[in-house]
Amino acid sequence: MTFTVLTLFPEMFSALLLGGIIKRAVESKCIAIETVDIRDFATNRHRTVDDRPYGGGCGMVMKPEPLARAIRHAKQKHPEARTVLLTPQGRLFDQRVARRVAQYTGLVLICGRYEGVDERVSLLVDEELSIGDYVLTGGEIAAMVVIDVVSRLIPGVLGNVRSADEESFSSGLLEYPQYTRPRSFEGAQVPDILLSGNHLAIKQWRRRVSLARTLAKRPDLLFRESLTPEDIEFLKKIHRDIEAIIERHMQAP
Ligand code: 4GN
Repeated sequence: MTFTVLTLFPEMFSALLLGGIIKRAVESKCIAIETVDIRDFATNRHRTVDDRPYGGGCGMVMKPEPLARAIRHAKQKHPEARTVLLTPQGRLFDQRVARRVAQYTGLVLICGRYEGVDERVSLLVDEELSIGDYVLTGGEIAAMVVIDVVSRLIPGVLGNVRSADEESFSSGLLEYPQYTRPRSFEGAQVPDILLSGNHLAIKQWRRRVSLARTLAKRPDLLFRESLTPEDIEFLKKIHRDIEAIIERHMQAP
């Protein structure tokens, strides 16, 4: 996978090479991260990339022409790549979108700055993505989020330590809790079951904790997911337990 980032601040992306899994993925050629400085595609003496908004208002708008030339330059080098604009108006970038996007051989990530990007740029992109409902000062951090999330889905990027699809959100549920030594930490114990050596019981316990956690913290996720008959039985048990508690409180307040 090749990520080509169109930005006014290419130096920001060197942060990805400072350490960790993304640095290793670049070194082992599982992924490549290229940057294109949008300012290199400005044509006037001052290399202007912004201008005042039509209709008035404060702040500046990113001019369409340098961005359009930068996009065409990137598409020429990577004709098979999908072009993506990072914007709060985009479709939510979640783990499901990440899995789809990870199938492309190239992604051109377009990072806006100032108070906005000329609307006509959206006509030149394949897709608009948003990493969440908040506004950043530029698209760069959003692009880094996309690079990080997509990269760990590329074969070879994660070691065999832990496969990307045995974890949270691939199952569609929240992660079960993890523990390591010591067995007792500031009075808090590691659950006995994890020391039992009974792998089947551990697997069932983890699934149940994932289900209970998801129900408590992110019930919205349970609407999307495929649950087994055993999952459903466990959730029904929780439901019955809660109803018994409520019943008890109604009788003796
Ligand atoms: C993307 C870009 C948030 C996101 C951004 C997001 C830069 N903020 N939620 N800011 O993914 C004005 C010009 C806002 C570009 C844009």
